[in-house]
Amino acid sequence: MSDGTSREAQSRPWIVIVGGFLGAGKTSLILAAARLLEQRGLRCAAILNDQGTELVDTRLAGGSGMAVGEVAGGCFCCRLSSLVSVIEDLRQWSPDVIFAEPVGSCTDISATVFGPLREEFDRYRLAPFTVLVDPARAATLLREDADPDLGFLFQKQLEEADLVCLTKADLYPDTQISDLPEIAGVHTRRLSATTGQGVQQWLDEILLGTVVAGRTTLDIDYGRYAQAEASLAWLNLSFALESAPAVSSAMIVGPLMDRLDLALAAEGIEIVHLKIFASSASGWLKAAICAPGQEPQVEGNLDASPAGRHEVLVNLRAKGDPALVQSIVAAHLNDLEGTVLDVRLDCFSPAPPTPERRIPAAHA
Ligand SMILES: Nc1nc2c(ncn2[C@@H]2O[C@H](COP(=O)(O)OP(=O)(O)O)[C@@H](O)[C@H]2O)c(=O)[nH]1
Ligand SMILES: [Mg+2]
Repeated sequence: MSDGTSREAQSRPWIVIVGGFLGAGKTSLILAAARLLEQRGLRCAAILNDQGTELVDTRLAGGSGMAVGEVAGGCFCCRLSSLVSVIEDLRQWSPDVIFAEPVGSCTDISATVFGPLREEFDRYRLAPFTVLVDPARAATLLREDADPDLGFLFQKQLEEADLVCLTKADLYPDTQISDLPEIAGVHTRRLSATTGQGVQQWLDEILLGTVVAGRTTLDIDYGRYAQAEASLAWLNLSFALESAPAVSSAMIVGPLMDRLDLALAAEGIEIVHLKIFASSASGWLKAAICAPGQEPQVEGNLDASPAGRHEVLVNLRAKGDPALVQSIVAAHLNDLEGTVLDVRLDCFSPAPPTPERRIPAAHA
C-alpha cells in the first residue's frame, strides 16, 4: 500500500461490519484479520456490541492489543448514536480499519446501520456487508423443521448480505454452496479464522472499495422480528472466585461448561452460544460451545499455573425462558468450590428492536 493511500485511510478509516448469527465466528475472524492487517503495518480497532454488558468478546479483543470500543445495552441499530460516538472515540488512535461486530441475533443492519453511515462518506469508508455462516448452523436452521424464530433471523441475515462467508473451513471443508440453496445466489467465500485460510483474500476483496456497501434493503416485519429475538434468553454473568488451594482456569471453566450444558438440556433449554472466560494473574482461558452437547472450543493458556483468584465471565444465549435460565445458572454458582464474590448476573429477552434511523439503499 502506498504512503498516499495509507494517509488517506488514516483520515478516513474503513468501517468493516461483520454480521452473522450467534457463534458464526465474527469475533474470531475480526481478531485473525486484524492480526494480518497489523503485519502489513495497518492499525486496527474493533467495536463489539451486545444487548447487555460484561462481554467475553470485549475481553478477548482487548487482550489482542487492539483499541477496542463497545456498544452495550442494545444493538447497533437501536444505539446508532453510540456507535458513531465510539467510532469517533477510536479515531484518536488513527486506525486504518475499524471492525464492528453487531449482535448475533440482529438483522436489518443494511438499512439501519449502513444506510446512515453511508451518509458520512466524507468521514468513513464502508466495506461491503459480510455475513458469516457456520455451515453446521446453516444445516440446522435451513431445514424445514428448523426452529421458526431462529430460522427467521438466520434467513433475514442471509438476505441482506453483500457477501456471505462460510466459516470454520477447517472443521467443514466439504460443505458445498449447493448444499445450502438459500445462499446459492449470493457471492460466497469460504474461510477459517483458526487456520487463516481465505482471510487475506476476504480482506483484499472488501478493502478494494469498488462496491456499494449495504446494497440490499430487507423487507421485514418488525413485529415478527421482535418476536423472534424475544424467544431468546440472554444471560451475562461476571464474578470472582477465590479458592484455596489455588486452581487453574481450566479447572473452573471445564466443569462449569459441562454442568451448565447438562443442566440446561435437562430443562429443555437449547444453548445457542455459551462462552465462559476465566482470567487470573497467570493467564486466561476461554471455552465456547454453539449447540448443546458440543465439544468445547478452547482458546488461551491451557497450561497456566494455578491461581487463588479468578475473574469469570459467562455469556449465554439460549432458546427459552430467561427466568428459568437465570435460576439454572444461579444454582450452579452456588455449587462452585471456593468463595464467589462480586456477582453480577443479568438475564433477559432482547427488547423489541427500534432503530434510531432507517435509510433504504435505494434512497442513499
Ligand atoms: N474450528 C474453528 N472454530 C472456529 C472458527 N472460527 C470461530 N470458531 C469457534 O466458534 C465459536 C464461535 O466463534 P465466535 O468468534 O465467538 O463467534 P461469534 O459469536 O460470531 O463472534 C468459538 O468457539 C470459536 O473458537 C474457525 O475458523 N475454526
Ligand atoms: Mg462475538
